[in-house]
Amino acid sequence: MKVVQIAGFLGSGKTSILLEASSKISQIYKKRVALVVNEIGDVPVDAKVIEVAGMKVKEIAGGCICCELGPSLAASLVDLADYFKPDLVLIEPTGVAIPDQVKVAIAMSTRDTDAEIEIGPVIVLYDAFRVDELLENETVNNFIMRQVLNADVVAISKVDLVDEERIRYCERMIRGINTRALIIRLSVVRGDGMDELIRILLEPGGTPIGGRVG
Ligand SMILES: Nc1nc2c(ncn2[C@@H]2O[C@H](COP(=O)(O)OP(=O)(O)OP(=O)(O)O)[C@@H](O)[C@H]2O)c(=O)[nH]1
Ligand SMILES: [Mg+2]
Repeated sequence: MKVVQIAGFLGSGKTSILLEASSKISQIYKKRVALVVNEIGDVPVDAKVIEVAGMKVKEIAGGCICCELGPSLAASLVDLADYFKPDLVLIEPTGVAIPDQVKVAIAMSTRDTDAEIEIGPVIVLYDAFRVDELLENETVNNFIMRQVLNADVVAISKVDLVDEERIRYCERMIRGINTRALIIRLSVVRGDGMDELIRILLEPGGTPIGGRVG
């Protein structure tokens, strides 16, 4: 079971991207995907909420499931591994989570299950549409900086809403913080970057080698 977190500040597009990616991965690559979100109510899918091993779970497209994070991420991952046996788990941490701390929590789960758990790259969404507004606030700016610093892949999100100049500006900001992360461009609305993201999610093992920009 491979576990990947898709972090990013509040409203950066995490849930939208998780749903899009999981439905493609299950349909095209026939993999079992489980999403772990904070609030199952945020997932705009008309499905009944059931309870499995104390977790709130919804069945979503293509045999994928979505579950609400319980009090412990590690415990939720162990339950998923034991009950659902997904190939891939995509985690949406809260918008103010620090990816390195989430990584520690994922690592803890490996102690309590016989399932093999592999930790994938840290993907951080960077909201191209709201970047100026977000960076203006010092606290928010600090969170975003820490997230970008911890990222293996920074995905500039909502590129359909901005022009090329704005995207380049985001790329420079990201490179100023993290010189090694792979930077990609994403739009759920238009589909930009989705194939690349899926390739990264399915890549076996470690961290993709980055450095396409700058
Ligand atoms: N135009 C456009 N809108 C997007 C895109 N991705 C997400 N959105 C919109 O951005 C808003 C926030 O998206 P979510 O997917 O809920 O973002 P989130 O990061 O999960 O938000 P929180 O869980 O509240 O932190 C929604 O209104 C989405 O429809 C995109 O690529 N393009
Ligand atoms: Mg969300």
